[in-house]
Amino acid sequence: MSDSSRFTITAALPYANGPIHIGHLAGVYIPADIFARYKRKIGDDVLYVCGSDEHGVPITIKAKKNNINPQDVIDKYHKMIENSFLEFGISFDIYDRTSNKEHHIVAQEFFKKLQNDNKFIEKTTEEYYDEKEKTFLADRYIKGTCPICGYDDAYGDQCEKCGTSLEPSELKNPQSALSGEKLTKKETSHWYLPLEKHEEWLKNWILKENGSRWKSNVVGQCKSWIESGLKARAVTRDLDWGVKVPIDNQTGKVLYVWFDAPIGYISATKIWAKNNNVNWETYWKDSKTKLIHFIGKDNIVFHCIIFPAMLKSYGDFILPENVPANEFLNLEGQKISTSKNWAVWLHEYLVDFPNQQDVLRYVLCINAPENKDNDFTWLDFQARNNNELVAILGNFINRVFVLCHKYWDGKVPAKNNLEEVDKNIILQIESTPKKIGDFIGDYKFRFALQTLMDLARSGNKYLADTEPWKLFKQPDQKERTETILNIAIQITASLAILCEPFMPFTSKKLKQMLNSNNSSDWASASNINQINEGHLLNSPQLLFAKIEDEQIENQINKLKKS
Ligand code: B3M
Ligand code: ZN
Repeated sequence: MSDSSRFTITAALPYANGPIHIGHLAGVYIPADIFARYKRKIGDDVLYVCGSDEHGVPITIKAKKNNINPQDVIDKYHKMIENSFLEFGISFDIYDRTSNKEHHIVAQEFFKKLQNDNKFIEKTTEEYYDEKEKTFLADRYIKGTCPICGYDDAYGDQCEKCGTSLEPSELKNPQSALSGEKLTKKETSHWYLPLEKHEEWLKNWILKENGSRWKSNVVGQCKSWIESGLKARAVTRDLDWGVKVPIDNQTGKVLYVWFDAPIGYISATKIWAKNNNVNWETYWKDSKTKLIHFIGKDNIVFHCIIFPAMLKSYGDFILPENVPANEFLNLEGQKISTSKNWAVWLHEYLVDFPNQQDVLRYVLCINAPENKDNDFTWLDFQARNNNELVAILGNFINRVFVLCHKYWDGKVPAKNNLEEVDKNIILQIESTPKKIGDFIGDYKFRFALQTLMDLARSGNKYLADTEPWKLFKQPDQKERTETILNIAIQITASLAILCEPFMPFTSKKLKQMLNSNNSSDWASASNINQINEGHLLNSPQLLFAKIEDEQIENQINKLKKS
């Protein structure tokens, strides 16, 4: 395909300090997965990478809390997270981990080059020190009050309430998150990325070049960061867990987790490329490749300012084409919280709703926090399943299959003369793939999914308007009935292709039901002769089942107990 594009799609590397929940899926992995699946379907060259983020304070704090080694923490959760992604059909080309030896080498090489090229400044400063634990403290080891919004539980690197990225010195009333001790200060030296030197180009690149294309929440955060003046950021830490600083005689110093983690996208690419015998640089250095970072809003500055400044300092990397960050998903009106166990964990969901991955994928997409924080409620989950997936999509498909089996033993009937009502629905079949594709290309996943459901809704209306079950009983309406069901089958075949990015398990089942191995690229979804007359259909399977009140009450009670 001559006008196909190449995409390097990254999804934020989850910290391997706990399992993943619906907030992760809705914010990052489902939109990225829809995007990747769609781009593959239109023939683009797609690399979709992710992996576990296994360094940084989130890991060491978890280890300390449970009195185990960081290595045990990451081994346990890396496996769990990887498994959840697999079970939910997240179609990464590679899911790596930053404890991988290769990653350490790549991150160290990156640091070394920047250091050799004088892209860092080295500074000795006084940093917070915990006398009791005999350790320097940074990032999440320090807690205090956010200078911007007044939130009491802000971390030394970031306020999770307002999303502002912070330096420990900016926190009011800083305390040690380890010992609760009062903090002292001690001299230490570190390498800094002088962001102030990057301010000019970043400003042009983000606000002028990308300002109108990127999402307004993303541009807004960058703007306020840039306007408050970019400052040098330390890229090393006094810790023993992480990627060792690759300079002699530097004991007890590692790369800052936000320095090594985004490089994880690159090391994952290198491993994937090696396994697949392709050149990794095509995906990171060819100006025709589009780099897209899918993240949550708390990661915006790292992906729009700091990582681009690192890539630019290195030299020949491409910069992100877009960073479609989502807002947060709340749960029953409250912020999702791992420590308070206020979450819906993916591995637990699958126990309570076995084989119903697509229901969750559907609800999290149709209600995604695309432009503002959004709320997941179990009642909405039930309503979306029962009133939309069961009553609209499942019902339409089931009716079509049941009628075809009842009237023609599962053989697709002929398409005869077309009436106005047929021509109208055909127009919709023909235009829907492009509409959905355009929405996905614009990161408007909710609209894309609504457009898919509109086609199923129209399918239902088409049957209700034409009433083939009545026509079939009239001897002179045999041909008319055939035409209606032929068209209904073509709608079903389109739905099978078009639902794949959103609900891959349903798409697979539908294709089995259709018993068709026709090419299923995106464009063929607009073909109204996809399934030939006389083609034998398989029997229908249950696509979606009603969710009962009792199941929902159980989930709400489970949350209340937490
Ligand atoms: N590990 C995820 C988080 O902030 C963080 C992302 C890294 S992406 C390079 O929850
Ligand atoms: Zn704040």
